[in-house]
Amino acid sequence: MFDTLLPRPVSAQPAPGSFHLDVTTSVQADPAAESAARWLRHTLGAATGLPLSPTPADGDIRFVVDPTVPGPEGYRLEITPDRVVVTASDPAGAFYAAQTLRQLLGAPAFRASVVHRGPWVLPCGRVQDRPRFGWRGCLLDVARHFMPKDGVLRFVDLLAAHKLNVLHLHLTDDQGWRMQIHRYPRLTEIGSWRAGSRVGAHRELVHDGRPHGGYYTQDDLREIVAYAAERQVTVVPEIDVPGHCQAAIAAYPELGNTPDERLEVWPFWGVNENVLNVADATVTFFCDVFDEVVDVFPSPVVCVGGDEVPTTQWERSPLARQRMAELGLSDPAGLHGWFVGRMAAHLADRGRRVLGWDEIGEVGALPPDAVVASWRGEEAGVTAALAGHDVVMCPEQRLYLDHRQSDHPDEPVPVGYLTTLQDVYRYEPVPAGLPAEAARHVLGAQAQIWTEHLDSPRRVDYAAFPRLAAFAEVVWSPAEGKDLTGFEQRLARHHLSRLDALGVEYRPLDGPRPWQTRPGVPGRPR
Ligand code: TNX
Repeated sequence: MFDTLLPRPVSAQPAPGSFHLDVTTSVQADPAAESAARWLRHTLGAATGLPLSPTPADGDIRFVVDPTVPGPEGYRLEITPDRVVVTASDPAGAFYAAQTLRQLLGAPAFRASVVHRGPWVLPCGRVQDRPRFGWRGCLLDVARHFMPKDGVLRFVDLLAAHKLNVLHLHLTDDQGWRMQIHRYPRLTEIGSWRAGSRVGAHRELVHDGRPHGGYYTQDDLREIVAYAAERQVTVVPEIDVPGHCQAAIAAYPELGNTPDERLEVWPFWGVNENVLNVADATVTFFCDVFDEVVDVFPSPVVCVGGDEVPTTQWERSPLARQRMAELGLSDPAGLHGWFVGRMAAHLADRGRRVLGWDEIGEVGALPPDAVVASWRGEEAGVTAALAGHDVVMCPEQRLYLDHRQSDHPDEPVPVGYLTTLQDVYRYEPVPAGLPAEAARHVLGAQAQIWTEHLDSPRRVDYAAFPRLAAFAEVVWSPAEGKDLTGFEQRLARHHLSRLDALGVEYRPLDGPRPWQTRPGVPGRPR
């Protein structure tokens, strides 16, 4: 029965017998594990209708924190006919044990209310578990298409159900600004919506003429952060600078390089030449923005973007040329590094580290404690790790879940590299041949869900699942014992029915359902 678990645990030994949950079953915890116990009572209480009372003190299901258990985030689970004991290295380990218990109870335990009357049975035995990597991330792009708050909370639950622990929220881009900033209200008044969107990956300008928008208030974001923290998920916010900023420039034209041309929030996809200017006032503006960001997001790491910054406007700008002279720069790309460096220094003063896309390693912008997101491949990650920087592996050839899942003729809006479920499962985050000293700098890996072509939570479900289940196993489970066939069997026999019970509209293994196709919307496969 332990061979249903996904991601696969470090080890599990079955024993004879089973533990039955009933109206008398209590769930009790050490103070350090109380949040995990509360989650279990709440979640299983809803699905089973059982009271799962927090007393007596030596409950039938008991959570204990013991730092001698291998961690971080580790747990030991011992199930006997009359007791379930979780011994966790820390609160996160206790939470992951609770997730494992829910999986062991079967798909009905994933429903939000009582449908099945039981019996609710846990198999006896022992599980020992801990993650392979500390950064088990997923980026959600809420800038290209907004995801309403309840969808984000649901997505956090789905990440936690797969033992993933970082939600990288891409909050701003050319096509929309999604975070309320008190000091600069026009960022959301003007920047949070656009007049329409490009349909598919047309090169021609085919427009749907349908306004799109939305934003989170700071209280919405604080709620997301707290909800995620209770589920051991850290929300890493991204404000992308100095490129991918047209929505901000539309709201505050003084941030841009084209004072005579009024820009709109961009209704198209792709790389955009409208980047920030390099005035002191623009640096100050974004320092103010990041002050509000750190106020809302306690994450030790804050993403400043730094990807895809065309220098065409700077080449023509007297202000940029003056700044280059002042800084002794011969290449305008140095301004990209300078801008990111200014943000990094500002965040460092506030006790935060920056995360940036791998371009920041090439433009002279890298403070020693910066974390590099290696996206254009693995090479930038290798270079950064060899130089002693921490890195998160996000290669677009392997971990971009907006990219097409198959060459099936009905695959909706097929863009990017072919990235099958099996390709994701086979991904190895530590590049071959990386010396051990550098491999220690690979914090983990991250799957990316960019949403140019995912215009609703239903489309995000389709792109994310089941590939995110394969990704969970890449970052959680030990490298030894990796077994594609075993994974596919667990997925098909046990895990998809959990996703069904949760209401996840994943891509069926044999291709999209008719209503998941997008006839006539062109992609652009690479
Ligand atoms: C590249 S990844 C981008 C994103 C796009 C994505 C589409 C990165 C740092 N930049 O802006 O959404 O490709 O797959």
